[in-house]
Amino acid sequence: MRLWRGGLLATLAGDSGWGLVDDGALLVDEGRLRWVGPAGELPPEATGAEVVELGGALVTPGFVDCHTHLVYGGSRANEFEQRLLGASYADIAKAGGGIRSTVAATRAASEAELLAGATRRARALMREGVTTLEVKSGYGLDAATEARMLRVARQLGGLGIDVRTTYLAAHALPPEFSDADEYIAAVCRWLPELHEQGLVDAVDAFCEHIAFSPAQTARVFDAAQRLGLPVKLHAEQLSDQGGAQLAAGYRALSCDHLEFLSPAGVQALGQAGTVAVLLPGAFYALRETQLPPIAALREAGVPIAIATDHNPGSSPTLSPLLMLNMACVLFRLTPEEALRGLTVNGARALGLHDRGRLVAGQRADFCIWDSAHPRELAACFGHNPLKERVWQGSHQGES
Ligand code: DI6
Ligand code: FE
Repeated sequence: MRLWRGGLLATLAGDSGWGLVDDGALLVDEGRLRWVGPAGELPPEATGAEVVELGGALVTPGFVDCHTHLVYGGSRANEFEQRLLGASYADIAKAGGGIRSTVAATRAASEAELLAGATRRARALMREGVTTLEVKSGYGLDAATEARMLRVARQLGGLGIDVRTTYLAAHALPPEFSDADEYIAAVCRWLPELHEQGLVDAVDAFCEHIAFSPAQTARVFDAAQRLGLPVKLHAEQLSDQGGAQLAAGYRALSCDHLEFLSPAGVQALGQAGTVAVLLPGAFYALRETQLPPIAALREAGVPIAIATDHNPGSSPTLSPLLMLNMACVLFRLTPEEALRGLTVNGARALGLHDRGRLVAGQRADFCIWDSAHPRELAACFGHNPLKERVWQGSHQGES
């Protein structure tokens, strides 16, 4: 057993508030939090534990980055330049760039090359406190490359981070298909075997005018449901397609982006208990102006998560800390909502309830920061105060 003591704990224990414990202690046994509380009230079983002094440092739950496209080949910095000259994300996609250009580069990359790139990126996320990471496929768009992406994602688990994989073959229409319905049939056909190989934890789709319709999305969700797999959705990013209502009908774990979410969509998410995942990196990089309906989400009691949405096109960031800041500055989340979004609600967006708070029984995934208060994590940007990342109770000497 190991005892971390003498820190300011932001436990997020209740449904609101930071859950601060001053001069707090965490007792860890076999990768789990056995006890959390004031250092002056240690339980008898703490006697004899190996002690680590926190020296007044801040401790938060480890970050859960619940939406990334971390595995891919190539770069899309050229599109950044095109957008600066006036082209929109949708224009670039329609002209065959965007997702399709990453598909070409990903198909051309070997598994080792994909793993090398994804490993560098995962390490960058870990250096800012990520302990659980979701990774989507969706740049293969054929059975072999989708499988390769998902295998690479699984291998990232060896770095000392939990990885959840999401099948997103319904991301764009690949060049060898001209009929989107035929492609969706293939997407549904490939899924059982990938699932059989243990490569899929959830199923996602891009429901948008430049991607797939609600009816096509429903077919993908039906295929997921037949296998008992939970679903998520890229919904209402560029327009209101009613994707949130559709996803809520499938009890989706999350709907993501949501800038164009309608009042009916908000209600549907609230009733289904679906998490709203907000992605300020994509909003920022695409210079969007339509804000997700934060006040309505709050009012309907929809849990809000935030994530990096790391991808080479619309959100090439590897900084969860910057997402905390952007969630507050751009979306007007409170610093506490933003931190919940990157911890307990991020976990919920992956269907995980054993992490995201510092309470007894949860996994011992936490971050030790050179900060005086958790609000500093959101207030500062371009600066990483992480001192130590603890994953399953072990120090991770990431550098
Ligand atoms: N929305 C996104 O933000 C990512 N996928 C999606 O459907 C972006 C993917 C990309 O541009 O490569
Ligand atoms: Fe995305």
